[in-house]
Order: sequence, then C-alpha cells, then structure tokens
Amino acid sequence: MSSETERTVKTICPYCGVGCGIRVRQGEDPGDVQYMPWSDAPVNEGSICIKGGAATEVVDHEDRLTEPLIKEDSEKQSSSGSRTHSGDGEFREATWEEAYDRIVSEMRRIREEYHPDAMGFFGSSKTMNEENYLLQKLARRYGTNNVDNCTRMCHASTVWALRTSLGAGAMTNSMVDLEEAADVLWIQGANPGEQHPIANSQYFRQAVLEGATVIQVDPHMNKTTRSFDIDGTERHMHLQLEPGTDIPLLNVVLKTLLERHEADPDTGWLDEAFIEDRTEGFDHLKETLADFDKAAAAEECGVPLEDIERAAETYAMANNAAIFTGMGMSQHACGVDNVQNEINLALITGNVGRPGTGVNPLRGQNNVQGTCDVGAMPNVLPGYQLVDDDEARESVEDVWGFSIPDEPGLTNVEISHAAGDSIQGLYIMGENPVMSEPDGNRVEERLGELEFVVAQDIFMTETAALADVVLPATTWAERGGTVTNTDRRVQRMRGVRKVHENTKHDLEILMEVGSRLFGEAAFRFEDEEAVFEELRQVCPSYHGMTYDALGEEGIHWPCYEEGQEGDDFLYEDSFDTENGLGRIEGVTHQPPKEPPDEEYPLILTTARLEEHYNTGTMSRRSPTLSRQRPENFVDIHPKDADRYGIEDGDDVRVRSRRGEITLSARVTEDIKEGVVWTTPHFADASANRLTNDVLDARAKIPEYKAAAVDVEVDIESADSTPAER
Ligand SMILES: Nc1nc2c(c(=O)[nH]1)N[C@H]1C(S)=C(S)[C@@H](COP(=O)(O)OP(=O)(O)OC[C@H]3O[C@@H](n4cnc5c(=O)[nH]c(N)nc54)[C@H](O)[C@@H]3O)O[C@H]1N2
Ligand SMILES: Nc1nc2c(c(=O)[nH]1)N[C@H]1C(S)=C(S)[C@@H](COP(=O)(O)OP(=O)(O)OC[C@H]3O[C@@H](n4cnc5c(=O)[nH]c(N)nc54)[C@H](O)[C@@H]3O)O[C@H]1N2
Ligand code: SF4
Ligand SMILES: [Mo]
Repeated sequence: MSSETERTVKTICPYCGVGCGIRVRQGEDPGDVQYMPWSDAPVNEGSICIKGGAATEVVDHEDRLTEPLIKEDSEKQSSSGSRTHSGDGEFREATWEEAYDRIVSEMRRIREEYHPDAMGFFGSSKTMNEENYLLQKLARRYGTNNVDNCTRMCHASTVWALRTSLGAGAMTNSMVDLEEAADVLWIQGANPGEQHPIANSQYFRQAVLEGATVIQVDPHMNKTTRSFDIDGTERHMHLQLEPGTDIPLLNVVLKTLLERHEADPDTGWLDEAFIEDRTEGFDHLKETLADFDKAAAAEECGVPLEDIERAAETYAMANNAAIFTGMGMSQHACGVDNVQNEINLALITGNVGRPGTGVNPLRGQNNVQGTCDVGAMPNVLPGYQLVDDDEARESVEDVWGFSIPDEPGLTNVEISHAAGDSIQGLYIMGENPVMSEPDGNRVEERLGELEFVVAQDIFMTETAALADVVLPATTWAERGGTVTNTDRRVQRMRGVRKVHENTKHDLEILMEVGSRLFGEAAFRFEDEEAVFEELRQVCPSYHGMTYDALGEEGIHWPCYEEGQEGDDFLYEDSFDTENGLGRIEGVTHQPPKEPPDEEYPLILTTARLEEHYNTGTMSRRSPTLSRQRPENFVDIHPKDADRYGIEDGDDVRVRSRRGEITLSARVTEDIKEGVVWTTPHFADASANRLTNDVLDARAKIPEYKAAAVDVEVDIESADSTPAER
C-alpha cells in the first residue's frame, strides 16, 4: 500500500564505476530503505551484481554517524593556546554550530600561523560531482592546491599516460561500442569479473559469446578467468606473469609484431598508414627494442614465449581490438610506463579511434571519473585545465571571483607524508587513508602529528578516529547530484528522505564551511543543480549538459554545446594532443622497487574481492556481503606452502619491512609460486600494514602491487605442531 510518505527514486549504485542504475524505495519509516531493480537503466538494463543489490543495507546501519563529534582534550588545549595532536582525547557529541565554529577558527589559525599550504583537502570519489567541485573550490579559495582524491592511489598513472599521449585521461571508448565491435579484449591487470561485474557479464562476456577472444594478463587466476570458460569456446588465454613484469611482457608483444611486419609487410601486423598519419615516436620504439631479447624477457615474466607470441598475433589480427587496463598496471612505481606500453600497442596496430578499440581504464569508484573531471586534483582545475596555465586559470578566476594559486599542490599520499611537517591541518571528505594508503602504520603515525583534522563521513572510520571534528554526512541514497561513470557517462542521482535528522548532505556542509570562512557569495547555492550550473561554466567537457538534458539516460562527455549527445568513442580523426598526433614512446623494464631477498623472499601483491569494497567501511557492515567473506585471507602456492609447512586454513603471519598481519592461508594454484596475494578490505588484517609507499615519479601512485614479504605459521593460533599436521 502506498502513502504520501512512501517514495521511489531512480538513482545510481554507490559502489563501482560501471554506473548501474537502481531504484531505491523508502517506506513510511525513514530507515526503511530498500533496493528495487530499474529495468531499463541505461548501463545495466536492470542487471545488478551482489553489491548493487545489497547497497541499501548500510543506509540505516546502527553504526551510522548521527551527530557531530568533537574531541574534548584537543578542544581544551586549543582554547588554552597549547598545540594538540589529532588522535588525543575522547569524542563528545556537539552541535553543528560548535563543530563549524571549531573548523572555521582552526582553519583560520593554521592559515595565519603557517600558510594556506599547511592545509590539505581530500575529496571523495564516493560523493557527487557538485560536492567535489565545491571542495576543490574551497581549497583554492583557502589559498592552496593541496587537494586530491583516491584517483591518486588508483588510476593516476593511467590518466597521466593517456592525457600525455592521447589527450584525455579517460576511457577512449565505451562499454556499448566495445561489446558491439571488439573481436579481441586484452585485459591486463584488471579483474572485471569481480571489480566491474556488470561490465564483465553484460558487455565482455556477451562479446565473447558473439565470437570475441579474451587475452588476460594477470598473476592471479580469478573470477574473470573463470567467467570466460564458456563451453565450446577456446577463446580465452591467460598469461600468468610475475607481478611487475608487464613492461617486458608487452615488449615481447611489440617486438614480435615488429619482427612479423619486417618479414611480411603485407599481412598487416602493423598499421603503417595509421603510424604515418596519426602518430609520432615510432622510431623511438624501434630503437628501444632493437637489442631486446625476447626469450630472456619471457623467462623473467614467467610466461612461455610462444604464448606471448600467440597473444600478440591474435591481438594484431583482430579487426578491432580493445585494451582494458586496471590496478595491476597502474599501481606500480613504473605505472605511467606500463600504460604507455599499452598505448604503444594500440597505436602501432591502429586500434584507436574506432568502435571496439582503444585503451580503456575501468575506473574504480562510482564517481572517481567525475571527482577528477571537476578538478579535485592538485595540478588541475575543472576540466583538466592546468593550474599553471595562466590563460586557463584566469578563465576560471573570472567565474569564481578570486585568485587561484598557480603552483600545483601536493598529492594525497604526499600530504600524509608531510603531516606534522609542512602540513598541519587536513579536511577529509569521504576517504579512509589510514587503511587505504600504503604503509598504513606510517600514515597513522603521520596523521597523528597533525594539529587539526576534520573527517566528514557516514561511519566512524579508522581515519575519523584520529580526527578532532567528525561530521556526520548523509548517504548516497538520501541525496541528489550527478556522478560520472567509467565510460564518461554523467548521470543523475536522486535521494529519498534523510534517515537521521541531524546528519547533513556533503554539499550543505561545504556550503556552510565555505560561507563562514569566506562570505556568502562564492559558496552559497540554492541547490545541487545551481552548483552544477556553475560547474559546467568552468568545465568545458560538461559545458553543454543540464540536469534536464541528463534526464535518465545521462550524457557521455565531451559535451561542449547544449543539445550535443556526447561521444561513445574518442579520437576518430585526431588526438587531443597539441599537434593532434598520438605519442608512441618505447619503455624498458623497471623491476619493483623492493625485490624479494633472503629475509623477505616472497612477492606480495594486493587486489580485491567481489564481495568487499576498498577499505570495507560499507561492505563489512552489509550483512549480505560480509556473510560471504567475513575475514581476510592470503593465497599461497602449494609449493611455497609445503616449504613453510603451511596447510590450507592455517593462520599465518605475513611480515614486511613495515609491519605484519595475521590471517588465514588459502593454499591454491590460483597464484604463482613465489607470490602471495591478499586484499585491503579488512581492518584487522589490512594489506596496507605491509605495502611499500614508493611512488611513480610522475603520477605519484604507490606501488601497491609488489612488496617483499615473508610468511610463517602463527604458532600461537595453531592448535598443533607442523609435524602433527
Ligand atoms: N568488488 C569490488 N569492486 C570494486 C572495488 C572493490 O574494492 N571491490 N574497488 C573499485 C575500485 S576503487 C577500483 S580502482 C577498481 C579496481 O579494479 P581492478 O583494476 O580490477 O583492481 P584489482 O582487483 O586491485 O587488481 C586487478 C588485478 O591486478 C592483478 N595484478 C596484481 N599485480 C599485478 C601485476 O603486476 N601485473 C598485472 N598485469 N596484474 C597484476 C591482480 O591479481 C588483480 O586480478 O575496482 C572497483 N570495483
Ligand atoms: N593494498 C592496496 N591498497 C589500496 C588499493 C589496492 O589495490 N591495494 N587500491 C587503492 C584504490 S584503487 C583506491 S580507489 C583507494 C580507496 O581509498 P579510500 O577512498 O580511502 O577508500 P574507501 O573505503 O572507498 O573510502 C571511502 C570513504 O567514504 C565514506 N563514504 C561513503 N559514502 C559517503 C558519503 O556519501 N559522504 C561522505 N562524506 N563519505 C562517504 C566511506 O565510509 C569511506 O570511509 O584504496 C587504495 N588502496
Ligand atoms: S557492477 Fe558496479 S555499479 Fe553495477 S551493481 Fe555492481 S557494484 Fe554497482
Ligand atoms: Mo580505485
């Protein structure tokens, strides 16, 4: 029975970047919020993965933050003039007035006592475009470009390579055109079967059923591998390489194609016309590979040379071949070069600028694409306009009415590392760096050195626990705005009523903080649509979009003029680089920065599970999701397990130079010998207690995918000696 208090809205799943449409129904009780399918949603047409279906479970969770919180001790010390460190003291409930007062006075103090660059701001890819737009505007009005978001830990390297070599830091193609046109899907360092399940089932698997071949390059066997074991088809190859050997593997591919072309120029191993007309740098690639030893490289990758050659031939012979690239490529100290080598492969074979081709990062969070698009990064303003480009900066200043600092700021990991030194205050909206950044022990220690931390979240996270002020935000289901999915589709979210009266929408909080700090003009908006109206003025690729035009289908960017439909694929006639050419550049092997040695003989790599999500703040609280996988585990190869006397299910201690965790062992041939594999989802055995915080020099992304570790049976929790077992 329906009543006036019941409401159903069409919105977007809050988990991954696929951007599936769902409906949310609210009953008479505000906490009664339920998932319902949206059968003609543009991306997923009603299909949903386990997370989408369970998304509403956390909206009315008993752990929700419902009131602002302030740390007592830090409050007292601060009013007495002595400096405190975040993490000290107990929380007490506070009014919003008190919380805002404290934020405004501390942010002012830090600016006066130090410098605007002593504050850092973390945007959130779990929140809307409008909210991140306002957060980065707030940072810049404060006087700093120290603003970043989780893309830094995610696809920063991919974005760097794509932007430099092709023009835009986003998928070159879209899921629809890939499914329709691609005959080879080259999936390297991505596990869409678990991380982008609807993209995998709805688009990739469909392409395979219609004849496409999949080449998967991953050290781990996973649900993606198994999803292409389709009866009667032999169209799946898995190149199970050693972590961190993607450059040599792709160099074997590139060299194979150069050799085939030289021996037989008519077969079309390379696309000579495309190379000639649309690219630069081909000679550099040839020089780089002139003395390259394929057999030695294949050995280093741990993959038979013939398999790599066969994969190369399959890719080159496709009419249309599409590359998908994920964290296995991006999260390395050589992340930019990893992706550059994929770009090299696509360019020399002419696989860009048509449906079913390209280099396609499957973006992670529901709104990581949008958070970057709207400028929540230290080097760019909305629309990827560089902060150090005078003309671009001035055009944004004209709309904003204040000046913007012209030097790029610090990235989020750099901000954490500088905490207590050049950084004294941090405003965190919807991120959990204590668990998500590498070398979590160091991050926790550094953040503890800060004088002032605000955390704006829906739950008390491991990071919020260190804050001086915690602000309770509403969840995705309770508010409206726009998000941008992995294939650049900007879609509207719509909310039902608030579950907890005293929580506030992220946008409302930012408007209030901005207005109190800097006066009403720049930070007061009627609603989220009014923010979007300003956003599209300063973000060229969103310029032609309006809430009305977005409707229920959304629009792919770029959309420069009202009425324009947006593009399914990019670069049909030229690239968005300065000279319009795609940039080829040969790259050489850069092994992981922390190689295994006698003390730490195994390589640890970390990745994700279908049932859990990033730092688990939501998925660990969802009964449906946490039931499937209640705790963390580590995959270890049977031969390694034998050597260490480990049996399946044993508790083991995994140690790196930075920390240790205890978790249960899963003895399995899914992983290569010499490699162990675990996840960052669980607070009590977080992978990031172990990971190495070395960064890619350009994109500043951490090397989450390779660190040296050792394992041992946890004697205390083992109930028998190895001999008895
Ligand atoms: N269920 C679920 N879905 C998610 C998320 C989640 O936490 N859970 N998170 C979202 C986010 S933020 C993101 S960024 C995306 C990430 O989605 P993916 O890019 O798929 O990320 P991962 O699972 O971290 O890593 C992908 C694969 O890289 C492999 N790998 C590890 N080391 C290497 C290597 O050196 N070389 C190669 N070639 N492969 C390697 C891993 O074994 C893994 O299978 O997923 C999004 N979707
Ligand atoms: N070892 C290892 N570590 C990794 C990775 C890896 O592969 N291996 N992957 C990295 C990647 S790709 C990423 S993207 C990062 C993710 O790193 P984070 O972004 O730090 O992780 P999340 O768990 O997604 O944190 C999102 C936060 O937003 C909060 N939140 C949710 N909804 C809302 C809302 O509406 N408003 C507000 N204000 N808050 C909200 C959640 O409760 C949570 O605290 O982790 C990185 N860390
Ligand atoms: S594939 Fe991603 S967006 Fe779609 S339902 Fe699953 S988690 Fe949500
Ligand atoms: Mo991510």
